[in-house]
Amino acid sequence: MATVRRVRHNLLAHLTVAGALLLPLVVTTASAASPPAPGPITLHSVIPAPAEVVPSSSGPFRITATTVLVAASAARPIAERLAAALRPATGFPLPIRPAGTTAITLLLNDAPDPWLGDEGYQLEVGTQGVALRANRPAGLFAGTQTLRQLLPTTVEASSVRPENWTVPAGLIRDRPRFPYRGTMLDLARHFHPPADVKRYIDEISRFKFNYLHLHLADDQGWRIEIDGWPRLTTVGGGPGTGVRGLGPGYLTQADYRELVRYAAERFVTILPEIDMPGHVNAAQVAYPSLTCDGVAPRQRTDIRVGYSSLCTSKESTYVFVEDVIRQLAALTPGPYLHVGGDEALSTRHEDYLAFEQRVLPLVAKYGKTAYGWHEIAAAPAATDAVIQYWSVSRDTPTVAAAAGAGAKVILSPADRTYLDMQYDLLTPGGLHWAGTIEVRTAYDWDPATWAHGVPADAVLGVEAPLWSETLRDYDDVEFQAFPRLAAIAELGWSPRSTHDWISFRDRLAAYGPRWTRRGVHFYRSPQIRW
Ligand code: TNX
Repeated sequence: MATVRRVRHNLLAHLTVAGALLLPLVVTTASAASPPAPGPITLHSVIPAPAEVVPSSSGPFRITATTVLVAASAARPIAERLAAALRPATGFPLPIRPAGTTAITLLLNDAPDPWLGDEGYQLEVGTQGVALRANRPAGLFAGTQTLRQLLPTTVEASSVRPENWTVPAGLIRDRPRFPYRGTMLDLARHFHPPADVKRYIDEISRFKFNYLHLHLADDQGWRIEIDGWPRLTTVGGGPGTGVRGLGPGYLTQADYRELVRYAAERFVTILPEIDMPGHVNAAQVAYPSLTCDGVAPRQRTDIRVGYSSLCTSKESTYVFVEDVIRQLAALTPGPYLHVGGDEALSTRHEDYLAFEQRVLPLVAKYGKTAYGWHEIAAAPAATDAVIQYWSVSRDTPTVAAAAGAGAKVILSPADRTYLDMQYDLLTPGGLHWAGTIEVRTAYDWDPATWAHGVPADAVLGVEAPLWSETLRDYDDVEFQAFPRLAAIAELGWSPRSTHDWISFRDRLAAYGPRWTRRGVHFYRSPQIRW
C-alpha cells in the first residue's frame, strides 16, 4: 500500500511537468490500489463455474429489437420467463415465435444426451443465435440462468438501458456435480413472510440451487398451519412469538402450497422441517399435553437451545407427530421430509433412539424419505434417511457408520456453511459459535471429502443453513446470505477441477453490480475487489 501511494505521488508530480496529455495513462496507473475495471464478460464469467467451456473466436451474438425466442411445448414457459427477464432492460419485444432470423432457441432433446442428465444443458452461441438444449426443463432453466450472466450487468436494470446486448460466442456444456444443492431459511426464530421467501427463491435459483429447506418450527415459534391443531399457529405463531417476541407470523397451508408452486416454477423443491423431539417449546405452550406432566411450559423468546423435549413415552405424542408428518407429506411434492433431531439435550439417549426408530419410518409410511440433522445417525433407522452433517468436527463416527450402511449425507458443516455466522467479529448481526466465516472460508473446502469416513458416493450434496436468531428483516437475510451463498452454489454445482479461489473471487467481483442493480443488500467482503 505504502509503495503504491508513493508511486502515485511520483506519477502525479510527473503529470504537472508532462502536461494534460498524460492524464489518462496516469489516472489508470495511479489507481492501482483501487479495484481494476471489470474485464469483458466471457464464457468463463459464470457463477457457478460451468463444467465445460469452449470459447469461439467468432463474433458475439447480439440481441436486438428483431430477436425472437423459439420454444415448443414444455420449453415454452422457460422461454417466457427468460423473455420476461430480458425485456425491461433491453426494451425489446422478444416474442416467442416458431422461427426467426436471429433467435434464442430453447430445445428439449428428442434423444437424451446422457452426459447432461436431468439438470444439465448445452449452450451454443454464434453470431446468428443462441441454441440452448437440455434433456429436461430443469436443464433449460439452468441454461437460461447462465445466459443471463453472459449479458452485460445492466440487463438487471428495471428500465430500458442503451447497451450492446451481446453474448460471447462459444459452447458451454454443463451439469451439476451433486444432485442436492440447498439452502435453509429459519422461519421459526423470526418469521419471514411469503413475499420475502419468494425473493430468496428468485435469488437462489439464479445460482442453480434446487432445494430450499424451510425450518418451520422451533422453541420460539411454530410457523405452519396443521389441521386439527389450530393453537400451534394461533398461539405458537401468534403475537409475541419469535426471538424477543419480535418475529410473529405463520404460513397457512395455502401460503405453503403457493411457495411450493412458486419454487417449482424455478426448479426449486421445498424441503419442510419440523424439528423434534427437541426444539418444541412453542408446540408445548400451545398444547401442554405434549409434555410428560401436562403442564404448559413458559413461552420462550431467548436463543438458548436443548431444554425442550416431546414426551417420548406417551402414545399421544405419536398421534401428534403422525398428524404433522401426514399433512406435511401431503402438502409437499418433493421427495424429502425433515424431522429435525438436533440438540435434543433434554431427551434421554435411549428415549431419543426409540423416538427416532418410530418417527423415521413414519416418514416413509407417507411416501417420503426421512431427513434429519446428523444426531439421527445414531438410530439404526437412519440408514434409510438423509443425514445433514452440521458438525464443526470432521470426525463424526456415527455419521460415517450410517453412511457406510447406506445413508446419504448432506454437508452443512457449521464452520463453513452456516450463513448466520458472522463474516468477522465486526460485522453486524449473526452469531459466531462455529467461528467467523469469510467468503474464502465458505469457498475453500470440498464437500466430497470433508467428513472423514463418509465415502464420496454417499454425499448427496451441500446445504447452507440460514438460522434467523439475529435476522429481523429481509435485508438481514440478504446480508448474511450474499455473497457466501454464491460460494456454496459453486461447491454444489461445479466440478472440482474448476475450483479456484482467484477465479471465483474475480467472477464474484464482476457479479457484484448485478446484486447492486437488483437492490440486494450483500456484504462487501474486503476479500473481493468489488
Ligand atoms: C445450532 S446446528 C442449531 C440451531 C441454531 C443454530 C444457530 C443445529 C442443527 N441447530 O438450533 O439456530 O445453531 O447458529
